[in-house]
Amino acid sequence: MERWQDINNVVVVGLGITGLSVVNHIRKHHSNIAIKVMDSRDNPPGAEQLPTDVALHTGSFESEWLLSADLVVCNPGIALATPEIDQALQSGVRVVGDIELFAWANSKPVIAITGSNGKSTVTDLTGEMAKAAGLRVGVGGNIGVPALDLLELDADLYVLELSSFQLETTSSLNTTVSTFLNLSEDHMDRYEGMEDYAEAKRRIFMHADNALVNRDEPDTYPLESNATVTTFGFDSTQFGMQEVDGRTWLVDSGELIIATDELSIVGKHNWSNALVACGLLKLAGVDYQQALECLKAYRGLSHRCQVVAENSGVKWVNDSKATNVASTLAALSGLSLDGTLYLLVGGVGKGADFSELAAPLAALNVKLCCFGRDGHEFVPLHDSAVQYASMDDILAEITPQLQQGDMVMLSPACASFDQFANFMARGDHFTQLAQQYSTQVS
Ligand code: UMA
Ligand code: ADP
Repeated sequence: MERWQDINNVVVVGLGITGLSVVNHIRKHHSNIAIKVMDSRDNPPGAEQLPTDVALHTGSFESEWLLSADLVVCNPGIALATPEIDQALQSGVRVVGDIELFAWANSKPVIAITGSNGKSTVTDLTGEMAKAAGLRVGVGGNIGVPALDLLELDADLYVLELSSFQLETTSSLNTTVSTFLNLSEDHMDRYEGMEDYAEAKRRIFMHADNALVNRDEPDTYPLESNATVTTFGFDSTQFGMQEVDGRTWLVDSGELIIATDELSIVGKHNWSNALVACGLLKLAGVDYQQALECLKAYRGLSHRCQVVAENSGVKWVNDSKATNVASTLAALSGLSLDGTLYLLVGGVGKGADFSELAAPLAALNVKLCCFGRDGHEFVPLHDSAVQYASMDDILAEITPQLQQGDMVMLSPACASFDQFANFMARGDHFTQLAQQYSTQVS
């Protein structure tokens, strides 16, 4: 409450689901505060749901509102370097994000998850396992449910996926355990470089009791923090993996947790995600042993290495969420198949360098099927590469060639906006084609 004492006038920048959650939270808990909302879009999503007494400015950012605000709450999609926001900051106006407001209001334990890839999977799995262990859990953040909306649940535990954008404007979040899963190139349109991007992510440790970090990636360790550091990785120390009688087990300081062949999720990166979920729960004081059946049954989120059709020994895998090189590399590294991999790549490349894919492709029996705006950039990576106009053309052409043991995988290493509304629409289209063409394989 004290934090709000001298705040009479709040300006919310950017609507969307975050802006709406901020307005609703302030209205409910601090009803005497005047709220104004601005959005640079002409028709921002959520405008129709705003209370009628909240002033709304659209089409640009209104500097005068910002300069006279007691507090500005900025949507994570808007960079702090935006000239109007920067001007407000330079003038001493306090600028925070929705996660900071969550931190001000929350007194329950929090597990916080960031990283370049795997955030949503780890967040969802950790939440599911905590529920299976008997807790009332709120799961949200960047995964698509604004954190402030979760407070209404009055949960025993909150599991939050946090993007670097959200962390930039967060400075008071107390967490029982925070993890930084991995770091690879992404969002370089918003950061000056990798160090700048990593620094934003490391803010997750500012007030963490425990830090769970990736042994293979020093960038994921906290630099200045009082957190107790525990590590995870592919060797057998701390949270790790160990071979026992020809099977790979997840282990917790030498104790066997579960054999990876008992998991339903596929790929080595998902073994690591499962390990992290166990580690986060343990460090938060939740007995993951009670949730092992849930872990075994967990099939992952849609659009992430998801088997969407199977017939006559051929599998179709939707990994549409692979929107950067590291996620496609992860999908390839976890693969073991008897036949040919038909890999669908392409879309909007975001200026990325795809050359890192050449070595793993060379080690696989692969037919590289390129499509979309920047599909041609993949053609030099493998001799088998063929450029197609669309996913539809690819499936029509390859289906007659498919044989037992083959896999058709969409893991495009690119954004989808050239041909689809978002990665979900792209994955749904692939799924629909997979289900249609899989019936033609015999
Ligand atoms: N925008 C403007 N002007 C504005 C406001 C927004 O141009 O005044 C544009 C920005 O380019 C911005 C975009 O609109 O990037 C998205 O804004 P939005 O209204 O869709 O935002 P929300 O609906 O509030 O969604 C946000 C997160 N979006 C971003 O960080 C871009 C969602 O993460 C998150 O799920 C949601 O809050 C709840 O916490 C999405 C995302 O893409 C999934 N995140 C990035 C990622 O995962 O890579 C970080
Ligand atoms: P995020 O929320 O960080 O985008 P997701 O769980 O949605 O992460 O997965 C995004 C993409 O990254 C998918 O293609 C998925 O297969 C891949 N992926 C998932 N976990 C990992 C991991 N631990 N390391 C690398 N890639 C991963």
